[in-house]
Amino acid sequence: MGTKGKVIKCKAAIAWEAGKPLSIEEVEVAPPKAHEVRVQIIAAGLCRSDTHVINPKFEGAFLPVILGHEGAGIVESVGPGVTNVKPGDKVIPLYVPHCRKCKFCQSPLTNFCTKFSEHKNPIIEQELMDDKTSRFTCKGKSIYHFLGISAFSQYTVVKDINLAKIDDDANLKRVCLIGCGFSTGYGAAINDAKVTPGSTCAVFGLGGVGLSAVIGCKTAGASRIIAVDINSDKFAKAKALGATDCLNPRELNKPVQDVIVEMTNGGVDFAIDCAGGSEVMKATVDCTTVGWGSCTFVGVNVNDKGLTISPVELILGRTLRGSSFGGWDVDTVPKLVSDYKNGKFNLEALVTHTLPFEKINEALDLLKQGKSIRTILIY
Ligand code: PAD
Ligand code: ZN
Repeated sequence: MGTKGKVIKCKAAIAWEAGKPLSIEEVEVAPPKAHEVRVQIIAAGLCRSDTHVINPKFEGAFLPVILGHEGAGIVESVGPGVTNVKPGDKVIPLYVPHCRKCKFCQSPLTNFCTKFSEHKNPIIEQELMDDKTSRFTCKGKSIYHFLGISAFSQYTVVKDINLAKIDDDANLKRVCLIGCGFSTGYGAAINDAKVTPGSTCAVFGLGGVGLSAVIGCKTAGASRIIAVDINSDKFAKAKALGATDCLNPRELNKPVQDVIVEMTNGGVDFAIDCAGGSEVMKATVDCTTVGWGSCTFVGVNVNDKGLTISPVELILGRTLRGSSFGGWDVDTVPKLVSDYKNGKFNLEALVTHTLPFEKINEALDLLKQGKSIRTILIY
């Protein structure tokens, strides 16, 4: 007996309130409507961005919600009009949609799509499907989607334009990390910063995203990669992945940017902020060289006011840019999955823990305490 066209009852982790643990509940997942796809999630990682929405300081939170945006799964059924995937296909849902129609999708300069963000903050986008309703119900209440994905449910409904179809032999327990953390950091280095061979780089924040940026800098041929974190426990892994130097700002007697400038005879060529917050943003700018220093911002700090910058810092030749999902989209992610299979990069190094989906709160605690890089939840 198939499930197509029927409501599926399954387990999901629901955030009912900010600042509280998630609660594993039975949810009802409605069948997909036009241009929607119901996906069985097989594995998912936990990214720092999942925690922002349930941070009590976060303004504009929409609750209750099913978080999760770093998952991989198998198509269970498709709604009318879906042509890019079929039941049984392996997929990675992406929070960056690709409508192919807007001026951004038609430009090679960006992976942005108007369907991603019509408001100011993409993190509170895609909380409902296009008809402004949710496909999730729990205890009679409608539950919000998150970033168009909601991977912390055994089944979820995603728009067809948010799905990357990947190879049938892809290892979902690893390539789920291509759904966010790995692609974000790696792409920030190679697609957005465009790190060049022989260059000097600094990476701030050595979580799943920052370590992936280190992998990107190394792949691009950087000759020196200075890895910065306030948690020195992250340094062994950063070195194993290619960092040449590691600095802990809390153990230095002057600002970390001053130390980097001294170490590099005037500053690095490329700096990538994978931690977020005004202090790190400032260090990211100040540690780059005048003339051509390139700063790429990835990290997000809830309610932080960001950077105040003097025009002189830019007039002297620096450039600043932000990076969203490392510049990838539904068309380029399948290639990343094959690159992983062909050994071009290592995802194993990012996986510090594996837990059953039901232990998601343990995984969240490990992330908050800085004890994990990525925990893979198995459904
Ligand atoms: P994580 O919490 O695993 O890693 C963050 C790391 O930064 C930790 O190791 C911290 O110790 C370190 N850190 C914190 N403060 C500082 C500081 N002042 N100086 C140096 N290091 C510091 O998070 P993650 O790797 O999952 O995500 C990193 C950030 O990237 C986070 O802000 C997340 O929201 C953002 C993100 N952005 C995108 C995007 O597309 N722009 C995508 C995914 C994640
Ligand atoms: Zn993420």
